Amino acid sequence: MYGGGNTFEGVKTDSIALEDPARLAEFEARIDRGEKIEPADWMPQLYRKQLIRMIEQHAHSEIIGALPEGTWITRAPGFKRKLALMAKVQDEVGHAQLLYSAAETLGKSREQMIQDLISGKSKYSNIFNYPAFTWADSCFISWLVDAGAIVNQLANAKGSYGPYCRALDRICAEESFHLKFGHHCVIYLATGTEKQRQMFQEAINRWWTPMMHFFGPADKISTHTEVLMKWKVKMSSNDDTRNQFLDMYVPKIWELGFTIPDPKLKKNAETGRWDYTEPDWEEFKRVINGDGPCNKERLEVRRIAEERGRWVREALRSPKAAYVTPLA
Ligand code: BYC
Repeated sequence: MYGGGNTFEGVKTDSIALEDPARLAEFEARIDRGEKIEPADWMPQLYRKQLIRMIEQHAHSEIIGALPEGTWITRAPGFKRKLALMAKVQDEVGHAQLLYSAAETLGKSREQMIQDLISGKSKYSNIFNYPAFTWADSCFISWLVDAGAIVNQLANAKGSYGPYCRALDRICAEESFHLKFGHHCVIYLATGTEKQRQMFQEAINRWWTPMMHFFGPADKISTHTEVLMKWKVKMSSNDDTRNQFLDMYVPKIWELGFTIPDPKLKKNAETGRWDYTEPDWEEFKRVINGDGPCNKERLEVRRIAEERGRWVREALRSPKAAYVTPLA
Protein backbone atom coordinates (compact mmCIF):
# COMPACT_ATOMS: atom_id res chain seq x y z
CA MET A 1 0.00 0.00 0.00
CA TYR A 2 1.02 3.59 -0.62
CA GLY A 3 1.88 5.11 2.79
CA GLY A 4 0.57 3.36 5.84
CA GLY A 5 3.87 3.08 7.72
CA ASN A 6 5.32 0.17 5.72
CA THR A 7 9.05 0.06 5.15
CA PHE A 8 10.89 -0.60 1.94
CA GLU A 9 14.62 -1.43 2.22
CA GLY A 10 14.84 0.56 5.41
CA VAL A 11 13.00 3.59 3.99
CA LYS A 12 9.62 4.16 5.51
CA THR A 13 7.16 4.35 2.65
CA ASP A 14 5.35 7.07 4.55
CA SER A 15 8.63 9.01 4.40
CA ILE A 16 6.96 10.42 1.30
CA ALA A 17 5.30 12.69 3.87
CA LEU A 18 8.80 13.90 4.83
CA GLU A 19 9.64 14.98 1.27
CA ASP A 20 9.63 18.71 0.49
CA PRO A 21 5.96 19.26 -0.50
CA ALA A 22 6.79 21.85 -3.17
CA ARG A 23 9.36 19.60 -4.86
CA LEU A 24 7.05 16.61 -4.62
CA ALA A 25 4.21 18.59 -6.20
CA GLU A 26 6.47 19.75 -9.07
CA PHE A 27 7.74 16.19 -9.57
CA GLU A 28 4.21 14.80 -9.74
CA ALA A 29 3.13 17.64 -12.07
CA ARG A 30 5.98 16.71 -14.44
CA ILE A 31 4.85 13.10 -14.41
CA ASP A 32 1.24 14.14 -15.04
CA ARG A 33 2.41 16.22 -18.02
CA GLY A 34 4.08 13.08 -19.43
CA GLU A 35 7.63 14.37 -19.00
CA LYS A 36 10.46 11.91 -18.48
CA ILE A 37 12.39 11.98 -15.22
CA GLU A 38 16.14 11.77 -15.81
CA PRO A 39 18.89 10.57 -13.40
CA ALA A 40 20.06 14.05 -12.34
CA ASP A 41 16.51 15.28 -11.66
CA TRP A 42 15.07 15.52 -8.19
CA MET A 43 12.95 12.52 -7.26
CA PRO A 44 11.38 11.23 -4.04
CA GLN A 45 13.38 8.58 -2.20
CA LEU A 46 10.58 6.09 -2.62
CA TYR A 47 10.47 6.58 -6.41
CA ARG A 48 14.22 5.86 -6.54
CA LYS A 49 13.93 2.79 -4.30
CA GLN A 50 10.98 1.36 -6.18
CA LEU A 51 12.64 1.87 -9.54
CA ILE A 52 15.84 0.19 -8.37
CA ARG A 53 13.82 -2.76 -7.05
CA MET A 54 11.80 -3.20 -10.21
CA ILE A 55 14.54 -2.59 -12.80
CA GLU A 56 16.99 -4.76 -10.88
CA GLN A 57 14.46 -7.62 -10.66
CA HIS A 58 13.81 -7.22 -14.36
CA ALA A 59 17.57 -7.40 -15.13
CA HIS A 60 17.97 -10.52 -13.00
CA SER A 61 14.99 -12.10 -14.79
CA GLU A 62 16.70 -11.63 -18.14
CA ILE A 63 19.94 -13.24 -16.90
CA ILE A 64 18.23 -16.15 -15.15
CA GLY A 65 15.70 -16.43 -17.99
CA ALA A 66 18.54 -17.21 -20.35
CA LEU A 67 19.28 -20.42 -18.39
CA PRO A 68 16.29 -22.71 -19.16
CA GLU A 69 16.46 -21.83 -22.87
CA GLY A 70 20.26 -21.90 -22.85
CA THR A 71 20.22 -25.60 -22.00
CA TRP A 72 18.36 -26.21 -25.30
CA ILE A 73 20.91 -24.56 -27.61
CA THR A 74 22.83 -27.76 -28.27
CA ARG A 75 19.64 -29.85 -28.47
CA ALA A 76 17.43 -27.55 -30.57
CA PRO A 77 16.27 -29.51 -33.63
CA GLY A 78 18.34 -28.44 -36.62
CA PHE A 79 21.20 -26.04 -37.25
CA LYS A 80 19.03 -22.98 -37.98
CA ARG A 81 17.05 -23.33 -34.76
CA LYS A 82 20.30 -23.72 -32.82
CA LEU A 83 21.62 -20.49 -34.37
CA ALA A 84 18.40 -18.61 -33.72
CA LEU A 85 18.16 -19.82 -30.12
CA MET A 86 21.79 -18.93 -29.49
CA ALA A 87 21.13 -15.39 -30.77
CA LYS A 88 18.00 -15.14 -28.61
CA VAL A 89 19.84 -16.21 -25.46
CA GLN A 90 22.60 -13.68 -26.21
CA ASP A 91 19.93 -11.00 -26.64
CA GLU A 92 18.41 -11.82 -23.24
CA VAL A 93 21.78 -11.42 -21.53
CA GLY A 94 22.24 -8.15 -23.44
CA HIS A 95 18.85 -6.98 -22.11
CA ALA A 96 20.13 -7.59 -18.59
CA GLN A 97 23.15 -5.37 -19.35
CA LEU A 98 20.88 -2.55 -20.55
CA LEU A 99 18.71 -2.89 -17.46
CA TYR A 100 21.62 -3.05 -15.00
CA SER A 101 22.92 0.16 -16.60
CA ALA A 102 19.50 1.79 -16.19
CA ALA A 103 19.37 0.72 -12.51
CA GLU A 104 22.93 1.99 -11.94
CA THR A 105 21.80 5.51 -12.89
CA LEU A 106 19.78 5.43 -9.66
CA GLY A 107 22.83 4.80 -7.49
CA LYS A 108 23.09 1.04 -6.89
CA SER A 109 26.24 -0.59 -8.22
CA ARG A 110 26.12 -3.55 -10.58
CA GLU A 111 28.34 -5.56 -8.20
CA GLN A 112 25.84 -5.05 -5.39
CA MET A 113 22.94 -6.06 -7.64
CA ILE A 114 24.69 -9.28 -8.66
CA GLN A 115 25.57 -10.00 -5.02
CA ASP A 116 21.93 -9.51 -4.03
CA LEU A 117 20.84 -11.88 -6.78
CA ILE A 118 23.29 -14.61 -5.77
CA SER A 119 22.55 -14.27 -2.05
CA GLY A 120 18.82 -14.60 -2.74
CA LYS A 121 18.07 -11.09 -1.43
CA SER A 122 16.68 -9.84 -4.77
CA LYS A 123 13.86 -11.47 -6.61
CA TYR A 124 13.60 -12.44 -10.29
CA SER A 125 10.72 -13.72 -12.37
CA ASN A 126 8.90 -16.73 -10.91
CA ILE A 127 8.66 -18.45 -14.27
CA PHE A 128 12.34 -19.22 -14.68
CA ASN A 129 12.31 -21.43 -11.59
CA TYR A 130 10.59 -24.20 -13.52
CA PRO A 131 12.46 -26.79 -15.60
CA ALA A 132 12.40 -26.87 -19.41
CA PHE A 133 12.13 -30.66 -19.81
CA THR A 134 11.48 -30.79 -23.55
CA TRP A 135 12.06 -28.76 -26.71
CA ALA A 136 8.37 -27.85 -26.52
CA ASP A 137 9.00 -26.18 -23.13
CA SER A 138 11.68 -24.05 -24.76
CA CYS A 139 9.18 -23.16 -27.54
CA PHE A 140 6.59 -22.19 -24.90
CA ILE A 141 9.10 -19.77 -23.37
CA SER A 142 10.12 -18.27 -26.73
CA TRP A 143 6.55 -17.74 -27.84
CA LEU A 144 4.34 -17.19 -24.80
CA VAL A 145 6.70 -16.00 -22.06
CA ASP A 146 8.21 -13.53 -24.50
CA ALA A 147 4.70 -12.49 -25.55
CA GLY A 148 3.79 -11.83 -21.91
CA ALA A 149 7.00 -9.86 -21.43
CA ILE A 150 6.25 -7.73 -24.49
CA VAL A 151 2.73 -6.87 -23.30
CA ASN A 152 4.21 -5.67 -19.99
CA GLN A 153 7.20 -3.89 -21.51
CA LEU A 154 5.40 -2.07 -24.32
CA ALA A 155 3.16 -0.48 -21.69
CA ASN A 156 5.97 0.40 -19.30
CA ALA A 157 8.14 1.83 -22.10
CA LYS A 158 5.71 4.79 -22.01
CA GLY A 159 6.43 5.31 -18.32
CA SER A 160 8.12 8.13 -16.46
CA TYR A 161 11.77 7.15 -15.93
CA GLY A 162 13.81 7.98 -19.04
CA PRO A 163 16.63 5.39 -18.79
CA TYR A 164 14.21 2.51 -18.08
CA CYS A 165 11.87 3.52 -20.92
CA ARG A 166 14.71 3.78 -23.44
CA ALA A 167 16.04 0.36 -22.38
CA LEU A 168 12.54 -1.10 -22.76
CA ASP A 169 12.12 0.37 -26.27
CA ARG A 170 15.24 -1.41 -27.41
CA ILE A 171 14.39 -4.63 -25.59
CA CYS A 172 10.90 -4.75 -27.14
CA ALA A 173 12.34 -4.44 -30.65
CA GLU A 174 14.48 -7.53 -30.04
CA GLU A 175 11.76 -9.40 -28.16
CA SER A 176 9.49 -9.14 -31.17
CA PHE A 177 11.99 -11.30 -33.12
CA HIS A 178 12.03 -13.80 -30.25
CA LEU A 179 8.27 -13.98 -30.36
CA LYS A 180 8.30 -14.67 -34.10
CA PHE A 181 10.93 -17.36 -33.62
CA GLY A 182 8.88 -18.96 -30.82
CA HIS A 183 5.67 -18.80 -32.85
CA HIS A 184 7.42 -20.35 -35.85
CA CYS A 185 8.69 -23.25 -33.70
CA VAL A 186 5.25 -23.80 -32.16
CA ILE A 187 3.52 -23.83 -35.58
CA TYR A 188 5.99 -26.50 -36.65
CA LEU A 189 5.07 -28.66 -33.64
CA ALA A 190 1.34 -27.92 -34.04
CA THR A 191 1.32 -29.03 -37.67
CA GLY A 192 3.63 -31.99 -37.06
CA THR A 193 3.05 -35.52 -35.86
CA GLU A 194 0.68 -36.50 -33.06
CA LYS A 195 3.71 -36.89 -30.80
CA GLN A 196 4.88 -33.32 -31.56
CA ARG A 197 1.40 -31.91 -30.86
CA GLN A 198 1.28 -33.86 -27.63
CA MET A 199 4.66 -32.46 -26.60
CA PHE A 200 3.42 -28.90 -26.95
CA GLN A 201 0.13 -29.68 -25.21
CA GLU A 202 2.10 -31.07 -22.26
CA ALA A 203 4.25 -27.93 -22.23
CA ILE A 204 1.11 -25.77 -22.01
CA ASN A 205 -0.18 -27.93 -19.16
CA ARG A 206 3.10 -27.54 -17.27
CA TRP A 207 3.60 -23.81 -17.85
CA TRP A 208 0.09 -22.36 -17.65
CA THR A 209 0.04 -21.66 -13.90
CA PRO A 210 3.54 -20.08 -13.84
CA MET A 211 2.47 -18.03 -16.90
CA MET A 212 -0.57 -16.70 -15.04
CA HIS A 213 1.69 -15.91 -12.08
CA PHE A 214 4.19 -14.13 -14.37
CA PHE A 215 2.12 -10.90 -14.43
CA GLY A 216 2.27 -10.60 -10.64
CA PRO A 217 -0.27 -11.14 -7.87
CA ALA A 218 -3.92 -10.19 -8.32
CA ASP A 219 -4.41 -6.42 -7.99
CA LYS A 220 -6.24 -6.81 -4.71
CA ILE A 221 -3.14 -8.36 -3.09
CA SER A 222 -0.40 -6.53 -5.05
CA THR A 223 1.90 -4.50 -2.77
CA HIS A 224 3.44 -1.91 -5.07
CA THR A 225 0.96 -1.31 -7.90
CA GLU A 226 -0.72 1.74 -6.39
CA VAL A 227 2.38 3.86 -5.95
CA LEU A 228 4.03 2.59 -9.15
CA MET A 229 0.99 3.48 -11.22
CA LYS A 230 0.61 6.84 -9.54
CA TRP A 231 4.18 7.68 -10.62
CA LYS A 232 3.82 6.03 -14.04
CA VAL A 233 6.50 3.41 -13.53
CA LYS A 234 3.91 0.71 -14.10
CA MET A 235 1.46 1.70 -16.82
CA SER A 236 -0.92 -1.20 -16.38
CA SER A 237 -2.00 -3.14 -13.30
CA ASN A 238 -1.10 -6.82 -12.94
CA ASP A 239 -4.66 -7.95 -13.68
CA ASP A 240 -4.98 -5.62 -16.68
CA THR A 241 -1.71 -6.87 -18.18
CA ARG A 242 -2.73 -10.49 -17.56
CA ASN A 243 -6.08 -9.80 -19.20
CA GLN A 244 -4.45 -8.19 -22.22
CA PHE A 245 -2.17 -11.21 -22.64
CA LEU A 246 -5.17 -13.57 -22.45
CA ASP A 247 -7.03 -11.44 -25.00
CA MET A 248 -4.17 -11.61 -27.46
CA TYR A 249 -2.91 -15.17 -27.02
CA VAL A 250 -5.68 -17.50 -25.80
CA PRO A 251 -7.45 -17.31 -29.20
CA LYS A 252 -4.15 -18.09 -30.94
CA ILE A 253 -3.55 -21.15 -28.72
CA TRP A 254 -7.11 -22.38 -29.28
CA GLU A 255 -6.84 -21.77 -33.04
CA LEU A 256 -3.95 -24.24 -33.12
CA GLY A 257 -6.24 -26.84 -31.52
CA PHE A 258 -4.56 -26.89 -28.11
CA THR A 259 -6.38 -26.76 -24.80
CA ILE A 260 -5.61 -24.69 -21.73
CA PRO A 261 -5.75 -26.43 -18.34
CA ASP A 262 -8.36 -24.13 -16.81
CA PRO A 263 -12.02 -25.16 -17.19
CA LYS A 264 -13.17 -21.68 -16.10
CA LEU A 265 -11.20 -19.82 -18.76
CA LYS A 266 -13.55 -17.85 -21.01
CA LYS A 267 -14.12 -14.32 -22.13
CA ASN A 268 -16.94 -12.78 -20.16
CA ALA A 269 -19.27 -11.09 -22.65
CA GLU A 270 -20.60 -8.69 -20.01
CA THR A 271 -17.34 -7.44 -18.54
CA GLY A 272 -15.26 -7.86 -21.69
CA ARG A 273 -12.60 -9.46 -19.47
CA TRP A 274 -11.40 -13.02 -19.04
CA ASP A 275 -12.77 -15.24 -16.31
CA TYR A 276 -10.26 -17.76 -15.01
CA THR A 277 -9.46 -19.87 -11.99
CA GLU A 278 -7.40 -17.78 -9.61
CA PRO A 279 -3.91 -19.31 -9.83
CA ASP A 280 -2.47 -20.70 -6.60
CA TRP A 281 -0.87 -17.63 -5.02
CA GLU A 282 0.67 -19.73 -2.25
CA GLU A 283 2.71 -21.60 -4.88
CA PHE A 284 3.70 -18.22 -6.37
CA LYS A 285 4.90 -16.96 -2.98
CA ARG A 286 6.91 -20.10 -2.36
CA VAL A 287 8.57 -19.89 -5.79
CA ILE A 288 9.48 -16.19 -5.63
CA ASN A 289 10.85 -16.66 -2.12
CA GLY A 290 13.36 -19.32 -3.15
CA ASP A 291 11.43 -22.57 -2.91
CA GLY A 292 10.57 -23.38 -6.53
CA PRO A 293 11.70 -26.50 -8.41
CA CYS A 294 14.86 -24.87 -9.81
CA ASN A 295 15.68 -21.83 -7.61
CA LYS A 296 18.77 -23.38 -6.04
CA GLU A 297 20.11 -24.67 -9.35
CA ARG A 298 19.55 -21.31 -11.10
CA LEU A 299 21.38 -19.33 -8.42
CA GLU A 300 24.18 -21.87 -8.23
CA VAL A 301 24.80 -21.61 -11.98
CA ARG A 302 24.88 -17.83 -11.62
CA ARG A 303 27.25 -18.03 -8.64
CA ILE A 304 29.68 -20.28 -10.54
CA ALA A 305 29.56 -17.96 -13.60
CA GLU A 306 30.34 -15.02 -11.33
CA GLU A 307 33.27 -16.84 -9.75
CA ARG A 308 34.69 -18.03 -13.07
CA GLY A 309 34.44 -14.55 -14.56
CA ARG A 310 36.15 -12.81 -11.65
CA TRP A 311 39.63 -12.88 -13.24
CA VAL A 312 38.24 -11.21 -16.38
CA ARG A 313 36.72 -8.38 -14.35
CA GLU A 314 39.93 -8.01 -12.39
CA ALA A 315 41.98 -7.99 -15.61
CA LEU A 316 39.78 -5.22 -17.00
CA ARG A 317 40.23 -3.17 -13.85
CA SER A 318 43.95 -3.83 -13.51
CA PRO A 319 45.41 -5.32 -16.72
CA LYS A 320 49.02 -5.35 -15.51
CA ALA A 321 48.34 -7.43 -12.37
CA ALA A 322 46.23 -9.91 -14.31
CA TYR A 323 48.94 -10.30 -16.95
CA VAL A 324 51.50 -11.31 -14.33
CA THR A 325 49.27 -13.78 -12.45
CA PRO A 326 48.65 -16.40 -15.19
CA LEU A 327 52.36 -16.58 -16.05
CA ALA A 328 53.45 -16.92 -12.42
N1 BYC B 1 8.12 -13.05 -10.31
O1 BYC B 1 3.40 -5.56 -5.70
P1 BYC B 1 3.61 -6.53 -6.83
C1 BYC B 1 11.69 -12.27 -19.88
C2 BYC B 1 6.89 -9.89 -6.47
S1 BYC B 1 12.32 -11.42 -18.53
C3 BYC B 1 8.78 -12.82 -9.15
O2 BYC B 1 2.50 -6.73 -7.76
P2 BYC B 1 5.20 -5.10 -8.78
C4 BYC B 1 12.51 -13.30 -20.55
C5 BYC B 1 7.23 -8.41 -6.41
O3 BYC B 1 8.58 -8.20 -6.74
C6 BYC B 1 11.12 -10.17 -18.24
N2 BYC B 1 8.35 -11.92 -8.22
O4 BYC B 1 4.96 -6.14 -7.61
C7 BYC B 1 13.85 -13.43 -20.23
C8 BYC B 1 6.89 -8.09 -4.97
O5 BYC B 1 7.92 -8.59 -4.12
P3 BYC B 1 8.89 -7.58 -3.28
C9 BYC B 1 10.45 -10.23 -16.91
C10 BYC B 1 7.23 -11.23 -8.53
O6 BYC B 1 6.64 -4.85 -8.88
C11 BYC B 1 14.60 -14.47 -20.79
C12 BYC B 1 5.69 -8.96 -4.71
O7 BYC B 1 5.75 -10.02 -5.65
N3 BYC B 1 9.62 -9.06 -16.80
O8 BYC B 1 10.61 -12.05 -20.21
O9 BYC B 1 4.28 -3.93 -8.58
C13 BYC B 1 14.00 -15.38 -21.67
C14 BYC B 1 4.37 -8.20 -4.86
O10 BYC B 1 4.07 -7.96 -6.24
C15 BYC B 1 6.52 -11.42 -9.71
C16 BYC B 1 9.78 -8.14 -15.84
O11 BYC B 1 10.59 -8.28 -14.96
C17 BYC B 1 7.00 -12.37 -10.62
N4 BYC B 1 6.38 -12.65 -11.78
O12 BYC B 1 4.68 -5.85 -10.10
C18 BYC B 1 12.66 -15.21 -22.01
C19 BYC B 1 8.92 -6.90 -15.93
N5 BYC B 1 5.45 -10.59 -9.71
O13 BYC B 1 9.80 -6.92 -4.28
C20 BYC B 1 11.90 -14.18 -21.45
C21 BYC B 1 9.25 -5.83 -14.94
C22 BYC B 1 5.50 -9.92 -8.55
O14 BYC B 1 8.02 -6.61 -2.56
N6 BYC B 1 8.53 -5.98 -13.70
N7 BYC B 1 6.55 -10.31 -7.83
O15 BYC B 1 9.65 -8.50 -2.36
C23 BYC B 1 7.24 -5.62 -13.53
O16 BYC B 1 6.57 -5.19 -14.46
C24 BYC B 1 6.65 -5.74 -12.15
O17 BYC B 1 7.69 -5.84 -11.21
C25 BYC B 1 5.69 -6.96 -12.02
C26 BYC B 1 5.26 -7.06 -10.53
C27 BYC B 1 4.46 -6.74 -12.87
C28 BYC B 1 6.38 -8.26 -12.40
